[in-house]
Formats: sequence, C-alpha cells, structure tokens
Amino acid sequence: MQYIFKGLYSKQIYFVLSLAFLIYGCNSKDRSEQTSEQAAPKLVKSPEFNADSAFNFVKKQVEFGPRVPNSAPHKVCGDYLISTLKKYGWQVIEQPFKDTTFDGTILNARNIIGSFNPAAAKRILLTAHWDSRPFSDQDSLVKNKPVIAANDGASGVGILLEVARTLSLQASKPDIGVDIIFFDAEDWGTTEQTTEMLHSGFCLGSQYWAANKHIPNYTAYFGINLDMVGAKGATFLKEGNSVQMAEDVVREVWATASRIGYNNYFIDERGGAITDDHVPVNQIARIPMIDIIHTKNNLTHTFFDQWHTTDDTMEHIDPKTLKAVGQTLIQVLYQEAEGVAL
Ligand code: AHN
Ligand code: ZN
Repeated sequence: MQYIFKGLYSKQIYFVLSLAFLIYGCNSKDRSEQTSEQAAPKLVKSPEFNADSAFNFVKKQVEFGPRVPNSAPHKVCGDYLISTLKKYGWQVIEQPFKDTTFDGTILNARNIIGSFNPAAAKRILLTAHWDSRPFSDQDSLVKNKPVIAANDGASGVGILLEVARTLSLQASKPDIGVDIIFFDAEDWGTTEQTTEMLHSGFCLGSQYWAANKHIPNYTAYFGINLDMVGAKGATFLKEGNSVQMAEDVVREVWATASRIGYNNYFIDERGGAITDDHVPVNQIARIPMIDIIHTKNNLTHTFFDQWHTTDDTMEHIDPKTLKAVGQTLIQVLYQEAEGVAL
C-alpha cells in the first residue's frame, strides 16, 4: 500500500517537474533570443590601463624640454621613445627623413614605428605626433618661444607608451597585431591657414610615412590618431574628417568608450573637420583612420585653452583624461582580437 502510494506520488512529482522544465525551457529560450537581438554583446575582458604610469610617460617627455625638430631635446627624446618601445619587447623601425618647412627650415626628422605581434595579419595602427611646435603663436605675450607641448604632443605619446607597456605585461598576448607610429614634424605649420601648401605645413611626418610606408605593402584594419588627449575635462567630439572617411571606426570607438563609462569625454556629437595626421593616412595610404582630438563646441576657441601657448604644461594634464582614452584603446584592441566589435 505504502509502495503503491509512493509510486503514484513519484509519478506526480515527475509530471510536475517535467511541466516546470518545459515552461522554464521555453522561457529561457525566449530570453536568449531577446539577448542576441536587443542587448549589446557581452563586454570583452581587457587589462587595466594605468593612468599614473601614462602620466609619468607624458612628464618624462616634457622634462627633456620642447621637442622641436633639429634641437638636442628632440634627438634625446626620440632615442628615449625607441629604447622604451624596445624595452617592452616591441620591434622598432626608425624612419629618418628630411623636409623643408613653410618658412624654409630644413628639418632632420624621424618617424618612430613600433610593432607588437609583427607576424599577425590583422593589425591596428595607433599614432600620435611627438614633436613640439617651435613657436607659441596663440600666446598673448610670448609668441617666439617653443610650445612645451604637454598636451599638444606628449599626451598622445604617453598614452601609447602605456598601451605598449600594458600589452607587454600580459601573460597571454591578445591575438592581434598592433603598430604604434610616433609621427615627427606634425606641428611646424603656418599660423595663417591661407597658404596653398598641402595641409599648411602641418603633418609632414605622416605625409612622408603615408607615401613611404615602413613596409611597402603595409596596411591595417583601421587606425586611430591621438592629439591633445590629456587636458582636464577634455571633450572629444566626433571629428569631421574621421566621420567622413572612417565612420564605422568612429562609431565603434565612441560606443566602446560609452560602454565602459567614458561618455563624459567621448561626446556623441559631431565636431569640426581638423587637418591632422589621420588625413594623409586616409588619403595617401588608404587606411581608414580616425582622430581622437580635444575640440569644443564653441567657434571662438576650437581646441583646449592653452593650445599653441607657453602654458601647454603638465599643470593642465589630468590622469583621468589619459585613463578614459587609454582604457578605451585597450578595450577596442581586445574586442578586435576577439572579433567582437561593438
Ligand atoms: C589645424 O590647426 C588646421 N590643425 C591642427 C593640427 C594640429 C596642430 N594638431 C596639433 N597641433
Ligand atoms: Zn599643435
């Protein structure tokens, strides 16, 4: 009697349980379909970007003095960039070149190229200019002194050195090739933008590299240039040339920044079109490339307040801004390595 009852009882339990599984199964299927259709993909895990270390890389460059082409600090800083990349296990190629500026100065310049995973087929190109402007023409008082260029130069380079260090620290390397180019002679351009000269004398290093790539058939999946990426409270509007030439890359970078909490820096708004090192890379080397550059939605003051003045110093550099940009780059690299772009 007891046995029969037990049998009957367990059959009822089986019935209830299978009904529950059936309902649960249907529900969970619905839920997974909803996830793949509506929500963003799972966030790829990426290593921490160390903003204090990046800040020290910016400071180190500034301490050499203004890195004006043909000067001693320029030579010493270039050597430092090369030895630092090598120290982190990156393969380095130096690309020396001569060029003549709008004011007739003959420059002995060099682009510095570092490669991570040099054999990988899928590659991301990251760039920043490492030279300092020879005059502070936007300064209200002292216009003939070089720019110290903490933000307009050293900030982008500092972030990329920290990216290089971060990748070198990883026990298991991300499955992607990364090339860093430090472009020289970006900032020896004219004050007036009226000249016929290509890019008004700006971007000499990137023009040279785009026409003479360090590896003749070199290409990259896409590129990102950094310029003026260290000021406190920086705003990165979607730069006009980037949107026009590489809209998908803009979308991915801004979406990634927003996803990891940096939409107060990466503003979902279109900015003006800037002539910068990404333009020759797009137009001559035919690599889709964007510019992350601090601009304001204000016609009187396009760039950060100390732009091309003697006040572009470490005082205005904020590790929080370096973190927002650096962590976004690391996240983009790891997403691309996993093949899950946002
Ligand atoms: C123009 O002013 C047209 N382009 C800015 C390029 C630049 C100067 N980037 C840094 N310094
Ligand atoms: Zn500049």
